[in-house]
Amino acid sequence: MAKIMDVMNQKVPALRDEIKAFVKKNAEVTISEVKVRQAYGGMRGVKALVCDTSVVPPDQGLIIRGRPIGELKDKLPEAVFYLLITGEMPDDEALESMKKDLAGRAQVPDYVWKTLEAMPKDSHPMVMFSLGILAMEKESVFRKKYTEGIKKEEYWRYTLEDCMNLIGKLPNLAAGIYRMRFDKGPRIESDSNLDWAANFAHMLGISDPSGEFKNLMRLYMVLHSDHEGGNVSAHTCHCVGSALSDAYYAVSAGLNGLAGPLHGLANQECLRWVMMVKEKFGGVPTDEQLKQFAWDTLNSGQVIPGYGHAVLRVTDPRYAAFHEFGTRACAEDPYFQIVDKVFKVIPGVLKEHGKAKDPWPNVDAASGCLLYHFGLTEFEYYTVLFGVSRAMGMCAQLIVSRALGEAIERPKSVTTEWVKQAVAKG
Ligand code: CMX
Repeated sequence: MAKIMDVMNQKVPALRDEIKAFVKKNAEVTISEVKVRQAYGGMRGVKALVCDTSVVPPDQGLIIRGRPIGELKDKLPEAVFYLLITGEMPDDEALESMKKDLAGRAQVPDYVWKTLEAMPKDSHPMVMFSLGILAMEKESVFRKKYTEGIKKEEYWRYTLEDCMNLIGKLPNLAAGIYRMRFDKGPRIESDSNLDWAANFAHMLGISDPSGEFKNLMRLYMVLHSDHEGGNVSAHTCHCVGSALSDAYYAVSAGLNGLAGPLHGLANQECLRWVMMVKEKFGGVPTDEQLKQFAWDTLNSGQVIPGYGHAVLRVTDPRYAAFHEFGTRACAEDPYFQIVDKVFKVIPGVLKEHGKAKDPWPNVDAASGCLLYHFGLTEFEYYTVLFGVSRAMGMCAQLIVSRALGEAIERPKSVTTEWVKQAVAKG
């Protein structure tokens, strides 16, 4: 871990001192206030968390460490992970060191496979993934060092160590789960000559004569890697980590949030919806047919998966990147054509419906049909792919949080009676 540890060794003390002084000087300055609708409405828009790895301006979408995601779409995930943690792009030497380092940590302990093999055959792949990570907790270097006794200033160091181990192992773990859960035959040995995402694609065992599936995996891993700090998975990871639970506990917890249908599970729901469209109309529907189908979905009280966002108010640039990939790699695919048509029709329907604040597609609207096109057809598995990628963001946020010496989370909750009294007082 020479290079990234060197860089962080240089950066962390200065950063910690800067933030400490800044907070001391401005401790009582108000940066946000909370309205009743926010207290009951998922704290939407309340600025009470700090996350320096990325931001999501509603009118631009994801920006990682100052770089719009569109500029990063051709980078390797290892480079983006390095960027998330350190705040700078790796040079060739740092990237090579990162790739080698992660590859050297890829082995998943045997007891993890035994644990997963003991699970019911129909367990959701996300449960297996989260449990697999939790089962590995005994590998935590942070917990070992903490038990031995370390200074607070050292926490980030062993968190980084845990996170590198975890990220190194996740492709192996996730690919093994895929093969086990969907009866694909024995696990495939990792190939240390391949980059992290290509190796993941290789271990999944999807036939890839053109190499495009590997390209899709690289893109997928970059696009899902982080989305600031307030989304359910990032916030959960941060909250659990703030108790100094190690990265295995914290990332596993975050993934349990990612597994929800309003968050990461939406990608599986999205493809399911597109398939229902194709089945109902025997192919790509007309605009009118699609419009009616969308209204039927809305009138039955369901959401249109892949559309809307808690923060965004424009087409998600990650959707745009996937759409561009699909246009190049599989424009003839009927599922891609439906996704394309959905993009033309659904925003208008959602605007007319008048509920969703954001009628535009999010990242989940296009990813599923691309995976399906290349033969990854088990859509229950899609959130695991999201999780492998998002673990990078969760880990980076955890490392930075430990580097800054952030406190355990403990916001104040109030009763409805208290809110009513506060309202009455004006
Ligand atoms: N279809 C139908 N109704 C929608 C909608 C959609 N795609 N998106 C939002 N709405 C509805 C909400 O359900 C809400 O209705 P109620 O007032 O009856 O509760 C209303 O519009 C207002 O919601 P909002 O403020 O615009 O959106 P939220 O911040 O509450 O929720 C999200 C955001 C993503 C959960 C929501 O847009 C949604 O359910 N989308 C579909 C699922 C999806 O694609 N999730 C993936 C998100 C990406 C990610 O987390 O990574």
